[in-house]
Amino acid sequence: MSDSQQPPAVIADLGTIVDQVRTDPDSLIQYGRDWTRFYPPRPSAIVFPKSSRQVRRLVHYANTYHLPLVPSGGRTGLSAAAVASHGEVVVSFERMNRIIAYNERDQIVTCEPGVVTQALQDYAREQGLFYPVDFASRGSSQIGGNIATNAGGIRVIRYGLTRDWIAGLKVVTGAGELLNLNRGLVKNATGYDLRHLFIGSEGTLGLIVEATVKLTHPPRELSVMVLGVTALEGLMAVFEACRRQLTLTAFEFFSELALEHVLAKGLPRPFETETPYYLLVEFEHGSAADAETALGIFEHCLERNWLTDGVISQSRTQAAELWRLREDISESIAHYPPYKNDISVRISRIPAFLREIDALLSDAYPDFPVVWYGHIGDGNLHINVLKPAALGLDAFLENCQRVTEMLFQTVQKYAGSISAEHGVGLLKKPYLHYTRDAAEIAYLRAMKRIFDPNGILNPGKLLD
Ligand code: S2G
Ligand code: ZN
Repeated sequence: MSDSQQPPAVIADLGTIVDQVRTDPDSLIQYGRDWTRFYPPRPSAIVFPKSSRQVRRLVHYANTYHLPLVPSGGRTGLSAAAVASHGEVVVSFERMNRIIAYNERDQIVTCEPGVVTQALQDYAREQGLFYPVDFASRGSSQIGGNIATNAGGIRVIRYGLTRDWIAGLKVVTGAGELLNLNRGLVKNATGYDLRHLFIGSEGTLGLIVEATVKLTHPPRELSVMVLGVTALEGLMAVFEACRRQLTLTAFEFFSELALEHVLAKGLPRPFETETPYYLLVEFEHGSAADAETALGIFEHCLERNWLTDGVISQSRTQAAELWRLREDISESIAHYPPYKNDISVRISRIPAFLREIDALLSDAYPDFPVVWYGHIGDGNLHINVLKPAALGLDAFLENCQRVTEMLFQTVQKYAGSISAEHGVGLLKKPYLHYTRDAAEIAYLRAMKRIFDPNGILNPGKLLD
């Protein structure tokens, strides 16, 4: 891929196509990367289209001049899918941030891609409804980026992934065609559902210019328990006990080391006992009977020594404080920087898989702190290896990449995913074959050629 910065004539042309073009150094750095810190941001320019018409004109221009485009939402990604380090033009959807329409009868809202996730959640609440896909980066991620990465987050166990909430999608393909997909229909049996090709495609097939999103009724009151778990085996035993009797909306876990990093920011311990692992269990609390049931489960698990201690929220404020123990982990370790593995296996395989990778990582990383947390109720683990201060970044990355091959061999053995929710981008591209077989990858490449014939959309990401 060319490393060349685009010539001034191209930058001038861009100014005639979109409302705003930025080339100042601060903007190039800010918009040229996501939350990963392993690739230097080196875009040629940042463009801010205001309409799908401007996006189409931009894509036609890019095809004519073979101009690589990198779509950019809230830039909260963790696989470098929004990094521009080879002179590409970053397409920020920041200025396409309107709620366009709402239909109460259909319970759907149509919006532009630059709407911040939390703004969509707030808009749903104002209509007495609920947009359930949720994660710690809600205040800066954008719905367009959530769709492009099929974002998951903390409530997948109850509400599924972003993909499950998209009733319609308008995209500008890499060939400059505007596709209007599914148009908000609940049922539409007219052949391939192209909507689902673009969801999770990381901006490599088309640019999302409008989304029609389903809303639902809000859950009943939610209670949160944080439980101290004595050993890895206990995690899924408690999951079974909870899932049988509670309406779960979240089932998360984190290690003592993860908790220590969050406590260092001044939060109080959930209870006195220190345990190797913790579970955060959120469930609908419709009546006093539900609290009784939760207490019964707690005692049942105590008797079997799966747990040693626990706390249940008595208020929404306390529930929010307990959630911070889980949601603040990522930010509390971001400065190291961490080398992230975001992997998943079927939940039935979690106990054996955990035992195997716990042994593998303890042996492979004797001197590196490894922070474990994630959405274990979905079979999704976030394993973050922290860079020792004395070790250079290149040596650290080299070490982690060596171990990652062994880790992903185990993921492959358990028919798991090398990227559960953070996407492939640049970071996981070398490892795609551990989860997708050769025939599948050949079809993915064929589809890329159909929708982006000149390879101008997010080149180098996900696939070569
Ligand atoms: C989480 C957020 C990003 C990270 O906390 O569930 O998906 O740090 C993550 O892994
Ligand atoms: Zn996550």
